[in-house]
Amino acid sequence: AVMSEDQKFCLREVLDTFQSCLTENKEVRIDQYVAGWRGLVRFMNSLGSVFSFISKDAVNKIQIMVNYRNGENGEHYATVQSMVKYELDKGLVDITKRGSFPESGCRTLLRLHRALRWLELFLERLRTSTEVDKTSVMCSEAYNESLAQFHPWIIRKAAGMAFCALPGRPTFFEVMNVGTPEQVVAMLGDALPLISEVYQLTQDLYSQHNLLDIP
Ligand code: 1Q0
Repeated sequence: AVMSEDQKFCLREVLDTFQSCLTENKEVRIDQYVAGWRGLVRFMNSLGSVFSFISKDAVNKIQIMVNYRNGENGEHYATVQSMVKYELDKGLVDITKRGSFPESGCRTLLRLHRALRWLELFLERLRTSTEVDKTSVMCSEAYNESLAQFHPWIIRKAAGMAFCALPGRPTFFEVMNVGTPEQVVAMLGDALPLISEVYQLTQDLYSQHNLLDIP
């Protein structure tokens, strides 16, 4: 599909959205977090329909979070911190086994949070890669170190097949629409520490409340 210039994907803008998640007191804003994922999904869709089973799930989870935010208790979903407090205080999370709350905010965000670790590992590999490195290999290594442990065999298999359809590094860098490879590398170097921080703050919060294994 042909996109007009102003709609064109730019990875820098997407990563800026993740950076703008952080509040002054180190809370993670859900609106920006979700907007960051939306941008990534847009990027993934531009890579081809092989990825649509992945983007479908991501879109579904994004929508769950947006619905909470737009719902009558929306103000409690302003940050990950306020959401965790609210849902735990009200008993709205199935922490150890599936029950009445299969789509709690805490559970849904945990899935995206795990995927954020994949993103961090993948972008770090891209940043330090050279012309000879393959995006499919970088992508599957990052996946195996992160998300794969939470996915059943059949999903791992499907993900592996999708990774093989990734375009090569030059095309990938072009689609990012950031500039020369040097500029991409510099941009990733700026963005990654903040993505890591968003990840780590969420990880610590979930760990403190024993929420890392929500089924
Ligand atoms: C570009 C290649 C994208 C590769 C994305 C890696 C993730 C693979 C995940 C595949 C599994 C998706 C199918 C569904 C899985 C669900 O079962 C699972 C668990 O949820 P639940 O409710 O069943 O317990 N869901 C998840 O684990 C969430 C997965 C979300 C994946 C979100 C990916 C979003 C897109 C990312 C594109 C990023 C490309 C960025 C590259 C930037 C550099 C230019």
